[in-house]
Amino acid sequence: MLTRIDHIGIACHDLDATVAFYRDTYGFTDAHVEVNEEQGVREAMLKINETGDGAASYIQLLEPIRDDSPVAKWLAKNGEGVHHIAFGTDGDVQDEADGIAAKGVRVLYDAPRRGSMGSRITFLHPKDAHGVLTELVQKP
Ligand code: CMX
Ligand code: CO
Repeated sequence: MLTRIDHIGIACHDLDATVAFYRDTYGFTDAHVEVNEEQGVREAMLKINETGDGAASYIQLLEPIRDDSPVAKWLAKNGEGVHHIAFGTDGDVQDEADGIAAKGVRVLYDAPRRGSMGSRITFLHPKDAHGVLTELVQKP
């Protein structure tokens, strides 16, 4: 089952400046920064709530590290802004993806890949989801 909004992904040109904006404007100080080579991004996960149950919601800020990465391509076309939404699963992310694929939505990966903080992730094609790039996330 999809049980929550895990995060909203936002494409930006300058990760440090955008993290500072979210800190100074909204007070989101809990930022986890990592590089995901496979996805071609340096990213920050800003924790929004403090439930402490491992199922928090996040803002994911994404700065491309390669010109051929999905986020670089998207930024060149659209400029900064909301890039994708991500739903959290309570079970196996591949099982969720298989169930959604059976309804005619293209799943972008054959098998889940590594996401932030050790999560397992996959994506649904935006053209099959009313224009929204949609990620599924299973916490480690
Ligand atoms: N949201 C909505 N629509 C999008 C989109 C997005 N983020 N990215 C692309 N599209 C649309 C484009 O506007 C385009 O539509 P038109 O044909 O009507 O112009 C169409 O999809 C094809 O877009 P494209 O620019 O030619 O891009 P590609 O087909 O090469 O790639 C996609 C699109 C979704 C397959 C690719 O972005 C992808 O594989 N995304 C998944 C991985 C990813 O985004 N990683 C970064 C985040 C990592 C993380 O969250 O951890
Ligand atoms: Co994401």
